[in-house]
Amino acid sequence: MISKEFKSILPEPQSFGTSTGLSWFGNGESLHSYSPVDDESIGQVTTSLWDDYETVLATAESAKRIWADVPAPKRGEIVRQFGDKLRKHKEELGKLVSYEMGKSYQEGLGEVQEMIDICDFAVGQSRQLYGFTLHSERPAHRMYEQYHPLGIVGIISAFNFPVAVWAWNAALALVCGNVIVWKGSEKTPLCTVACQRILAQVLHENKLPDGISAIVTGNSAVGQWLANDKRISLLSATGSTKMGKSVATTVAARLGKVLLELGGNNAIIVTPHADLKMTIIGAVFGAVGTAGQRCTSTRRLIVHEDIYERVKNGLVAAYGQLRIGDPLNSHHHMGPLIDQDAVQHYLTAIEQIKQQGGTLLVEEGVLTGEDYASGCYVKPVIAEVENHLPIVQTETFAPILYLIKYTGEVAEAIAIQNDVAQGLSSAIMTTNLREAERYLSHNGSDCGIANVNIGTSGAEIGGAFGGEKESGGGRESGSDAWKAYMRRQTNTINYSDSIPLAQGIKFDL
Ligand code: UN1
Repeated sequence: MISKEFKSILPEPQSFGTSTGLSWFGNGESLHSYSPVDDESIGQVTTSLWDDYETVLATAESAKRIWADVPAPKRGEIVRQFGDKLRKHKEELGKLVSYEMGKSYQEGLGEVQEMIDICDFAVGQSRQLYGFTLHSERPAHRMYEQYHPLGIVGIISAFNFPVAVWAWNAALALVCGNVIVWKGSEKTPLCTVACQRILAQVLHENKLPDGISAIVTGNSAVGQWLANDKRISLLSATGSTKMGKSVATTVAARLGKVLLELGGNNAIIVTPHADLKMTIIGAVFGAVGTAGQRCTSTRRLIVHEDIYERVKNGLVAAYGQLRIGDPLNSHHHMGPLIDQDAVQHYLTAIEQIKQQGGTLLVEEGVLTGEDYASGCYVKPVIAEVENHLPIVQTETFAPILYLIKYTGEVAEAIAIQNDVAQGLSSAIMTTNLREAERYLSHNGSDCGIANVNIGTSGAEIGGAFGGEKESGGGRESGSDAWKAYMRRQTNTINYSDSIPLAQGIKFDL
């Protein structure tokens, strides 16, 4: 039985409710998790009713006072212990990610590694929650700024990164002194429970309250509870642009804070100066990694006419070698899509490509047979298209790579790249310094992430992660992304015996 393989990260029996005593919580109906790998049931989780939600929020409210009083480096120590536990459970959790979500085991391990990395990063950050000191215009005055915890941070994450994206938010939010309430994807509820359980163990071992980290389970209605709730000081949401617009509108109505990490329509520009071997590897991994279900997946390849045929032939040859199947088998490059709905989206998109005048370069279709019994395995495709086609302008969460030709200078390719609503990740393949610098200049890529000679996906945690335009504008993970999880305060202190006003304004009594 597959469930036994996860026994040290998932509680037994594989059904979770209030009886477990830890802060996964729900008296609602059961949410069954079926693996897209083989359609086996992995377990079930009870969803949160409104009362459960209220209980979780009340627990979070009381825990937030305790946690904010813990000195930041000591909070870092808790996150360090969490990272250590993740190291211990890396294989098991990586395997659960792969089995419940369908990405390759290597990518499942990579996700857990991202969690470990962000914990390490956050531990260091816990001693560096710096504000500036400033020079006052008034004599004998001092100014500085401080960063204080926000309170409760809500996290909504998507199925495609069921553990890492939560960890980016959780690790930073925690060292910044916030408590966290997480709604994971209803497509990967066991990954959510496993992560919560590992963190809850660390909190228990340190005699800290449960409410520092809690989960709520359910569909978008539960997400809307978080969005509507003024006790949630910051709502960090990862998912589709549609979801982001809905969450952002609701939170804006109460003037709350959001951190949005939404869809992408990521392109790689391939110039005549590109190293084509690197280009093919980068593009294929970007397009078929996680079966094209990353927000950073490579969707478009914008290739110069001089090398177009070579790139096209190289890609078709590479796609011919791709092995699709059980993602836990290291022989396979690509696993299944998340579920049957995703397969329908893939099929509909392919119909639209054809209707709108695109040409498929390799065979499309759903794989059948004993090894593909879940019905979620599809053939990755490449389609020759023009950038303006409505289907190309849309993010389809599937392994569909669009091939687009450009003819002139790199500026033309950049214009094509930027001519979409999204602005998450982007890359250029070139060994020409002028082209690379032009691409990274203010006139270049309009995306939050712009790379040279690597693909669009697989960002390291050290950089700030996020995009512009309909990709949401938020920044998570590294650099100074921590500032989003704190409230900023400017302090002016007068140590003189008079009270001069700023701007030299006179006011005598
Ligand atoms: C996402 O798809 O939501 O850059 C996040 C990457 C990963 C994160 C993707 N590190 O591909």
